[in-house]
Amino acid sequence: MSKTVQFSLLSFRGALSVVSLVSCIALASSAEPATTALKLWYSQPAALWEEALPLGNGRLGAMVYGKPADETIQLNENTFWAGGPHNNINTAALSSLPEIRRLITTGDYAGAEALAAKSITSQGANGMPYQSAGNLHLEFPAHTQYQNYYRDLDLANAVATTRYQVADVVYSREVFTSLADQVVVVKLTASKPGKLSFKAYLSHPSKAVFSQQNANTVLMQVQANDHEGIKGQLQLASLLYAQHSGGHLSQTNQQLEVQNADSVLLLLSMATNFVSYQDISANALSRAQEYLAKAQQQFQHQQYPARKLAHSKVYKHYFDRVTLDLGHSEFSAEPTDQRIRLFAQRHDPELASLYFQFGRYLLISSSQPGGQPANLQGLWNHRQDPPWDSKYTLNINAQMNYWPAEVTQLTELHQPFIQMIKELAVTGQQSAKTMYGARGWMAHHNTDIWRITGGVDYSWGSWPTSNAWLSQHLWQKYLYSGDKTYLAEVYPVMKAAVQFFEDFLIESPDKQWLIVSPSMSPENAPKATGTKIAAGVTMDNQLLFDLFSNTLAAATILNQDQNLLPGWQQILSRLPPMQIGQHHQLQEWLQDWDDPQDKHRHISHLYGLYPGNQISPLRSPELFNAAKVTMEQRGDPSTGWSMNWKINLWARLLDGDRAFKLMREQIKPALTADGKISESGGTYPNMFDAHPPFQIDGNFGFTSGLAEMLAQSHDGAVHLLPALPQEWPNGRVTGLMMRGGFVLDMSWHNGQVCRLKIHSRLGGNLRLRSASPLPAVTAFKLYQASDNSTNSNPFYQQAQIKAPLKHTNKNLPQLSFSSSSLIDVPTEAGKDYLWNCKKTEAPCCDKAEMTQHTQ
Ligand code: FUC
Repeated sequence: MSKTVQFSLLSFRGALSVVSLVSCIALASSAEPATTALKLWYSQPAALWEEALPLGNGRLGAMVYGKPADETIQLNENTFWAGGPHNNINTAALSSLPEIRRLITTGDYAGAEALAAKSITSQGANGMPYQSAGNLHLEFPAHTQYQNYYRDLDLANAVATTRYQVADVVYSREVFTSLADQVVVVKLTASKPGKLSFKAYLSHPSKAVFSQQNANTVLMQVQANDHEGIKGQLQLASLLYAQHSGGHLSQTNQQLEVQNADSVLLLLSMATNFVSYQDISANALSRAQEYLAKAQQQFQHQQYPARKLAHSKVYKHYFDRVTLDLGHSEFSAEPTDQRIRLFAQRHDPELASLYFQFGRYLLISSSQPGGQPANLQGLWNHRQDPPWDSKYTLNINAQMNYWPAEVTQLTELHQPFIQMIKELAVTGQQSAKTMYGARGWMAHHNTDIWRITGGVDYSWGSWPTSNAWLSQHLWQKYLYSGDKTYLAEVYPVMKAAVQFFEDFLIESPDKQWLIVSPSMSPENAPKATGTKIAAGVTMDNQLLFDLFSNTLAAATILNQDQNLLPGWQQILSRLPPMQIGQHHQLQEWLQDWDDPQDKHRHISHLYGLYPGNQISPLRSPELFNAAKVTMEQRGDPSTGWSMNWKINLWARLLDGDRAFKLMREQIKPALTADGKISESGGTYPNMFDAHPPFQIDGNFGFTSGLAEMLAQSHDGAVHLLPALPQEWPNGRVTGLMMRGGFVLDMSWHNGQVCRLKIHSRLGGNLRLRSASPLPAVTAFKLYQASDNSTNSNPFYQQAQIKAPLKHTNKNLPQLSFSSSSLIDVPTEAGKDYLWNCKKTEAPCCDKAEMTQHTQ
């Protein structure tokens, strides 16, 4: 058993040198508190994968356990998946379609679902699993007894550090997945010369072939698995290179052995033969060799600290765009796992801001331009057979990964997802045509690196509306950037999704609405039928409303396809309205089937509230109330991603305290008291979200949810502090991105905005809504506005939804905005607009001084 001595964090200031470390330990109690705001830190090594610390450069992932004697760094390369290019179309769909529809219309849902399961969902492959790339091991047999243990993940620089002491030597390991050099970098040092002796080697859970590449480099080659009849066609090549200073390096049985070195640098290069979903013609080994040669050159040319800085510089280019301060407490200085354990019971606002920034860190680390989008586990997976194959679930999870992308200024990192949508618009033509005889493109509820578009997983898989949800991302990205060149590039994808529904929609038998059939309200089955299969479900109607409205708007902006617009308008006018059911709830299905006791994790019909914007306290107050009733009925505790969706939803319902309650549900330990994986949603010690098991969507949903609590821009104005919980009376955020290209820096004191700076990238009218009056300004003109007047800013135009149908007479209380102020500020592109605090408001002005300027 290792002897670990926990000692105060106070002794660990950021760049403490290992030499001064030991002397600092003695001084710990008198040292000033360290800045822990952007660090996850622990006083013991990881025992479970869910305790290891994630690093990533979009392509390469590493999970650092920080174990002194037998260090494990679990690895990923994000193009290493099972199988090979294919699609999983069920050709029986087309001929069964009329019968499935007939069975639904006649109320034989069980019959319809059974037929759909045979003829729509794949009878072969259900998507390929994402694979682990194995492990890097560092064996230090002499380090079983250690003290003064510390490890951290520094979100400010994207570097993980492990430190401990054996006898009178302090050992330190820094690990990062270089964004600049495309290799995993491990730097090992000791506080005394000649004290580093260890073995380094690679391993993989599948069959791997090892060989010696040269005196200081070993090679591991792995063939990806076959899966469900699809042959594994990807190869992984991994090269581990060691450069030592002092001592001796040898190689036995493809293990690198270092003796008595002063310091050692390890570079690990990994690559596969994957080029695109339809091209696997690259050479994995020569790619890995190229990456390594380039990195070696860089490290020869510059010292290690300069290369570390080069990595952090690329990272910070994204990360530093947003800062958040929700206040501090005495708990900020405690180890992260302890803070997670106790978050729900005490006031630790800095853990909420750390969680927010961790989501941004994870997106930077798992989704880089030109690469694969973040999958169900982002980039990090240690299994050959991960839960849900660690694929892309398109009925909420994959979309949720990108909710924080625009609002927290990580817009370039949205690109891999946008690229995936473009690729699905190609492979999805096959499913549209072959399965449904329709033009355009469509996908069902799942895809993988091969961009499959067939249905998977029995009855879960026959939902055909993911193209509409994905197209929403294409449009929303435009609303933030105003980039018409980009819009022109994605417009054909939106148009082709519209085309699919032009051919696929059918008339509902009674009201002659145009509906999607067969479909389902993702993964939920009403008691009335006991089946998931249904037609005309609320979420589909909302998704189609957005798809058609947004595509119409895009065509108008781009001046394209004017002859098609009347037809699209006609379809829009025939979509079913939203309905308020007998329990005063927003109806989930076309029929009033909702059960007020239903606690299902999916709340698909609230798409219209978030991420959509059809349900508004201003424009549709009855639906807003019905959505609130539905949220109360569904309750709070659920799977990780569901709770984090609810944070966003309560923020849109303008209830900050309830959104914060969900944060308390989320930041609860997902390990049992004896350290086992528990059955409830929450947070693992490494801050990964627990579905359970680990799913990254919840992390991203938390980040977007917190942003929605501080500012919103979907409902005709930039709304300041729409859902601020009492927990955070004072704070500051910089760099939040609002639609129409407004960058927002804001400080608040006692719950009131006391300083505001808006940078206008695109110009145009800035309409601001604030519950409290803003500080006076003289430097520019502003005008009182009213909710009856339209915001002239084109990025704030809203399509008019239909009045809801009501099946209840209950009148619910209406929300009033009468106390909030609404102002219009004409802005010019490139200019800043500042509402400054008064000198007398010291706390606000103090915070404001620290505000960083956003570019
Ligand atoms: C959807 C969800 C599950 C899970 C899976 C990956 O099917 O309903 O809860 O998140 O995706």
